[in-house]
Amino acid sequence: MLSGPFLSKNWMCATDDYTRCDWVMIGLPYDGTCSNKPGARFASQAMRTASWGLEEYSPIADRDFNDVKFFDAGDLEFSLGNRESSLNLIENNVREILKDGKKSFGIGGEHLVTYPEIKAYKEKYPNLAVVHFDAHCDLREDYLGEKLSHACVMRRVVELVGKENLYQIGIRSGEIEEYRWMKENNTLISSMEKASEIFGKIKDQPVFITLDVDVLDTSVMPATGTQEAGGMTVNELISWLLLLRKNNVVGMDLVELSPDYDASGASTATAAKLAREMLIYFG
Ligand SMILES: [Mn+2]
Repeated sequence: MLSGPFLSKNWMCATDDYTRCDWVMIGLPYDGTCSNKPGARFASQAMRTASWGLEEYSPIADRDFNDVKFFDAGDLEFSLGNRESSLNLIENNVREILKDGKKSFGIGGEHLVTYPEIKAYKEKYPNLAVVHFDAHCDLREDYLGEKLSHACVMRRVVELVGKENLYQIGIRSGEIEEYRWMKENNTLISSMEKASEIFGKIKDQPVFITLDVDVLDTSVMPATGTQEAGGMTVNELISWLLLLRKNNVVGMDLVELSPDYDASGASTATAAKLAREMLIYFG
């Protein structure tokens, strides 16, 4: 018998008991509609490896990661050329997680993975609110003729949850029509004061947080599919996330890390830390 010790194949601090976990982390390595720099399919495995370099204690939350009951389900295996079957696989697996009375934390992959997640969530939580962190509006009606594209994902999500239930943070890039749509429908939250007020009002509503890592500045997060300068620092993003700590967060995802563009490993380490913090704040 080999006596090791061996490094874990799973996320640091993940429980190996699915039946007793509250959250299921599920890798969604799909990047089929990526229009700029492909490679987000490699993010979940890269973050899993990077997690071994993290500490277990979060000084910000004064909470240990071992106190969060989460299970690392590994990565779904997609027929990558087939968008419909890939999206169906995500929807069906998230539906199973919800049926088991658990919450899902999807690790993308490109942002389109959020659409099938929300489809499953909407069935269980008819009054779901979605909080969207991103550099981009993702509100196009279609992109190059495709309605199911990462560039349209929030427009599709709105068709499911209603525009009154979408809250967008950190947006700094989009077409004039998308900006007009945001203004008309009042979905963009531009100050933390406004955010605390709104999040206070939706305390009883179930919330899904979708975090596109390109909401961070390109200097902090260069390894992403569609880089957009002028974004947040990590500490600013954490301050925004903490505003949701008293809300009923029932699901999350973190998308668009593309680790092959990460020469130093700093982007992947940052994404892994953010995933740890999100589970510690909301788990
Ligand atoms: Mn984006």
